[in-house]
Amino acid sequence: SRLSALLGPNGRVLIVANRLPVTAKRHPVKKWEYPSSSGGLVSALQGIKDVQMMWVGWPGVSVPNETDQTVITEELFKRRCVPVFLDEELMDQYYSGYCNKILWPLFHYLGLPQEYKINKAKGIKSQFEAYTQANQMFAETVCKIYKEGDIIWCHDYHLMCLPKLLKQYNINMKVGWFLHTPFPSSEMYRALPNRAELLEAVLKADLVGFHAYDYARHFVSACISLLGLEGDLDGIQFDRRIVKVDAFPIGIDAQRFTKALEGPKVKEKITEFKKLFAGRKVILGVDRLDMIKGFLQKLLAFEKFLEKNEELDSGYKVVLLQIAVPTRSDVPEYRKLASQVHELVARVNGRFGTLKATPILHLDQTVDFDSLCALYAITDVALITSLRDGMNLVSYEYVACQESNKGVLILSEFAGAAQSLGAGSIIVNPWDIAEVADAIKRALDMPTEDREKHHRHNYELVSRHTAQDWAENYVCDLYNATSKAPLRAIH
Ligand code: ADQ
Repeated sequence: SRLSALLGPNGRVLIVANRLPVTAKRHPVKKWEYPSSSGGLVSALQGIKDVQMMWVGWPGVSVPNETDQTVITEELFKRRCVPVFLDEELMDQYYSGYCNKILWPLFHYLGLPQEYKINKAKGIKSQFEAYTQANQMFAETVCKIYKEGDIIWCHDYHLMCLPKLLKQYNINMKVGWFLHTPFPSSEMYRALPNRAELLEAVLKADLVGFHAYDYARHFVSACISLLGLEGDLDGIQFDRRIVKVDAFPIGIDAQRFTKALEGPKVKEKITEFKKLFAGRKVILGVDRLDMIKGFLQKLLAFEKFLEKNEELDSGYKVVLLQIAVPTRSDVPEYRKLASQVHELVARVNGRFGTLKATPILHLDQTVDFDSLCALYAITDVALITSLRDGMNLVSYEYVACQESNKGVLILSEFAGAAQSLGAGSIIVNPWDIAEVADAIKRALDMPTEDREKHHRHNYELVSRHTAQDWAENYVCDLYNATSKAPLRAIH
């Protein structure tokens, strides 16, 4: 590949992310087992082939015992992973605290929490201090395994201080940072108390990447207005260098899905699910249970659709199948969202259900890969109502599995994916409940010819623009970005 040619036989890509692609999990007999972790980042980076990779990240559990730490480190090393052991207290402050209560909502336009929890336990003064401390631990782990010629790719809002910390250690390291969420408008971002420190730390990277040009543009504006720097989308002048900022929209490994659909296990599931939903149209939702995914808006829109089409109901026989993957349940806001969602599901089912069936089938669980593929393949509509979403890979995966069915994708204009799949989808504003309700009707009524046209557009994009391309483009650009570019004027 292009990448292996550039890096040569000894060059490695070190991927640094909050979570490792495998999780260390306690086991009653074996003591520890190592299942793979799920999520968009892991599936995308699995697409990088022919290049030596190492992962650095949290193993998914706190391990106080040093003997256990040694065992886990050895086992993970065989899987090309290096763990960063963060204790429970630090995880609580850094991950559940600063990352998930402050940066995540702010980057998705939900604003900052009304109350900051200033916890002084165990010498940790603030969640931000825990954040920098955790970043420091990631940096130390990277430095321990770093070899000259390695390329370091830092991921996401958890690790904004990392570029700075790594460059302090060795200015010649090639360091890139990529954000998987949106970067909000600078008017939103400026509310963050540590706004300048985080921007300056990120700007130490050789390449700063986002899913969409809008996010890159917002980042550049924040650097101009909050740090007084000069720059544009060609680069930002900082610290006597030009820092490259660019958009690298992620993709999926579409073949992984199309191949799975041909296998006997998925075929069996398809038959099973088709029987289960016989005579009903199925609208599918697959999301982590997160406020950014617009669960309440989706349910209200579906309720409105049922209300408007009550007389048609016996004709339509529609079911909304929502797979809601539990996530971050240690954060109180997420538990609150779960109960609001349950209440709304119960209301709609109570109102529109019959003895034979209820209109919403809501599951608080993940489904295995085979079932997921089968559900993507047999459903008539996918309904994605994210209030903000960096990209949204579920929409890509749905399209990849719809070659025979040609189902319709209803997609929020606030998902990064709307920029690539817009022309082949029904684009909605998820806040406009009536608009989404109408979109559901339009999707269910769409003539075959239009469905085929829409699907063709989306399928070509999804199958051509792969995760492998995304990773290769990013790492090649990072390789070519020089950290010591001469100072030049930017007009
Ligand atoms: P997420 O917010 O997690 O990702 P998304 O991009 O849709 O959102 O990725 C979710 C992944 O988890 C998909 O690969 C999906 O298949 C998997 N998944 C979801 N539900 C599942 C279930 N029930 N069972 C099994 N697997 C399930 C973040 C950002 C996104 C961005 C990605 C990648 O919020 O905007 O697109 O990172 O950059």
